[in-house]
Amino acid sequence: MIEDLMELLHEYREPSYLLFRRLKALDRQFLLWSDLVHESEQFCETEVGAPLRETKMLRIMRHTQEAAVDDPFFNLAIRNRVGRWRYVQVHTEEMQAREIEISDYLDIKERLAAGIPPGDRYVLEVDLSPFERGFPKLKDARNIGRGVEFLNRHLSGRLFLDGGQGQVRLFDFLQVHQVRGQQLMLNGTLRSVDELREALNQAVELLDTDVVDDGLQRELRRLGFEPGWGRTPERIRESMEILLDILEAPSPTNLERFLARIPMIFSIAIISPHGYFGQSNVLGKPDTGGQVVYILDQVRALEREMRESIHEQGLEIEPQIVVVTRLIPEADDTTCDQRLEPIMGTINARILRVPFCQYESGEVIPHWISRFEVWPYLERFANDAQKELLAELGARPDFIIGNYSDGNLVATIMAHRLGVTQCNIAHALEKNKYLLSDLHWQNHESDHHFACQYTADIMAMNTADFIITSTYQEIAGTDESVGQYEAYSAFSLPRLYRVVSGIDCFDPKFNIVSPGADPRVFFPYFRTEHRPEELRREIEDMVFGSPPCAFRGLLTEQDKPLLFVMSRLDRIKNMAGLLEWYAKNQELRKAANLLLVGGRLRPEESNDWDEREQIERTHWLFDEYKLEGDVRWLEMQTNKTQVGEFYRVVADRRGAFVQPALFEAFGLTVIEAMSSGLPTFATRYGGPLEIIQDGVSGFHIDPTRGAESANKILAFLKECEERPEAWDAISKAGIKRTDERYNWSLYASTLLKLSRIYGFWRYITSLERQETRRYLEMFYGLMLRPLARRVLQAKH
Ligand code: UDP
Ligand code: LCN
Repeated sequence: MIEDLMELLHEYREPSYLLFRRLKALDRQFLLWSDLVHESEQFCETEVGAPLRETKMLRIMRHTQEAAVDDPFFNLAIRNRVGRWRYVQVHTEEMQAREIEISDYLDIKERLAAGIPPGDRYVLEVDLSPFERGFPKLKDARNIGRGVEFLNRHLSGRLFLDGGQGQVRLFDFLQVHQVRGQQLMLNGTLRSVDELREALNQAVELLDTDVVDDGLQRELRRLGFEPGWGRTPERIRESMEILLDILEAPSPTNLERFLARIPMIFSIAIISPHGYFGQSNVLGKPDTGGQVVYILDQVRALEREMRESIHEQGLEIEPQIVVVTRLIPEADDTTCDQRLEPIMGTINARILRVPFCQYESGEVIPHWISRFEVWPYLERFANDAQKELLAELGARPDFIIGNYSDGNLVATIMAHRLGVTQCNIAHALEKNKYLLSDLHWQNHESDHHFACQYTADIMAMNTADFIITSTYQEIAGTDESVGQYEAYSAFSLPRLYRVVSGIDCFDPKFNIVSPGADPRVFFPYFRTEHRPEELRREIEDMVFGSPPCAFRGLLTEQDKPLLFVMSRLDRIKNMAGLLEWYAKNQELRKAANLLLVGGRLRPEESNDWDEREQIERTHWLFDEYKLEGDVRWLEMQTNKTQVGEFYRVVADRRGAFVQPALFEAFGLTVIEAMSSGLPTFATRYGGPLEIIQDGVSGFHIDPTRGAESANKILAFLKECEERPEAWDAISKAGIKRTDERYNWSLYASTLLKLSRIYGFWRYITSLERQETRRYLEMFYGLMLRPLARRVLQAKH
């Protein structure tokens, strides 16, 4: 593509010159993809631009994610394909171009954004690529997010090539299995792979029986086998035969089947420090939304799955899951001030809360702290929480899952110390949400502290044994947009450091494992047998009558369909944005009422500045556009059963759900609405782009084009008025889509499979990446720790 550009500049010198002149006239230091595409398309429509119309110029612009304008130079970041970047500098007077290195490109950006003079000053460049030399990487972008398949194929081939060493390591691996003092799989009787093979053959013959009785157990033990191979003789035999096959000729499929049967995971620690982590009265509070819902559903699904697999392995061991979060003494009306809380719907899982303390004095922090300000407390939290966790479990966990930037950092610290497999879940990486927030990090120091967050992210991404994401685009974006993880491949925090190779989306550590929506709460509106009349009336009363919670607006024409939006009340969720589109579109106001659910109604009740701003803006819009009779605004709803019924009541009235976020990492409300049979319009920036097939199982809207989005919703409502089947078709397709793709039992079995496979490879090979960890420890000590301290200083 760069070569094409060079040729074009030469052959179409005049129109190319005029195109760059037009772009320069925008008078901006940084042009984004949308500016470049829009301007070039417009330019090609003009007479002077026409010669470029049939050339590759438009294609090149569509692949250019960003331009740094440094007159007379235009520096372009061209994303040839997903995850593949090149950088080029165009001299817009001489019309020549040359390729530049990523370091040069970032250097130019730093100079432009932060006024750093060029020269030979020393800049810390973070480059993780040298550690990955020789490490297998995916090649085809279509396979991104299917890391485990690739890794298995690649490593199982290599494992048995090195003169039998792989077999020896597999043998060792089977011998180290112990749980709570009980030896599993193999005992010390067997001393070599040959002896193992021989013993397996003898055992298989013994297993031609129906029950595992004491006699059989004694015989198996004498041959060297401990419990863990299976509950029934048939299953034990199958497991042994698979192992014999592997020892004979390993295949990725057999290895995967075998690992799926090995008892490895009995206890899991799930780390999620920020927000209010509880089971009631918390949803919709600041920093408290989908992540909490996700983890609680995840725990229930994992416990079920662990119990089933432990049973099949023939063991009587109670699985343990502990969610480690922050204890908040001033817990508002929640249980976040309690140290331990059993998780409903599980037998043994619990929430363990540990307070944030001042590092040196140990003084407990009493109040809620924004997720952007937790950094100074995390190191101590990791130490304290580790002690409490070990005491709680009586041993180290077998597997640690981190959540969001803060939880992933704590997971990094703990997993490293305990030598345990680490999995990261981002939920939302903030970098894509705030434009150029890396370059302008200093402007965010008073509120967001992105320098800490991005540094922690880079560390945790690189220490994790594997990362799971809810969608493909979370890793690698789309043809047009950069993935959330991809955005960490190269970036700059001027005056701190620049990352030239941070994370590679072709790394096989990435796996897509999508969450679901709790089917007990989010089910189709037509399942009337599961919908108590009383609950339905309660919700109708909240929408149309005088609810027992804070509200504004009283709908005057109650038989119109409802448009429903529900989220935390923060700027990125853009609920006020939707209110404004609605307010300005008279036809839409005539066609439907609007139901907003989220946040509080009184700014003084909120301790979150972002939420306060949104509350004020929402009230202002109500006043300015006289929305009282058309809109009902209810404060956040913390009762999950009621929340489920909201979607269905809106569906009863053949309305629609709208998710207008400026960016949504995944969007649980989207799958909740779709599972309820409620047609859904959701942002095209982020997860919903992948969840919904536009026009089939819902619709995409562009939050940067409010009027257009409002018209799209209006057009649908009008069509449904004329052709009610149109509503039914979208409703049905939404249910089908979520049933097939987003469900918790599939999630749990996949996640546990991954934990075993990555745990195995971590043991067998040097996947542990000792060198990377050592490098990152230094980065932590020299960069993140001082940055975290600065968060506190900024407050005082
Ligand atoms: N939610 C709720 N009450 C509210 C607002 C949100 O119960 O007032 C729930 C909603 O049902 C969903 C979650 O909070 O389960 C929000 O998750 P999502 O992924 O949509 O967004 P997040 O808040 O995580 O950014
Ligand atoms: C955080 C978000 O912002 C949402 O988009 C996700 O759905 C949620 O976490 C659960 O992963």
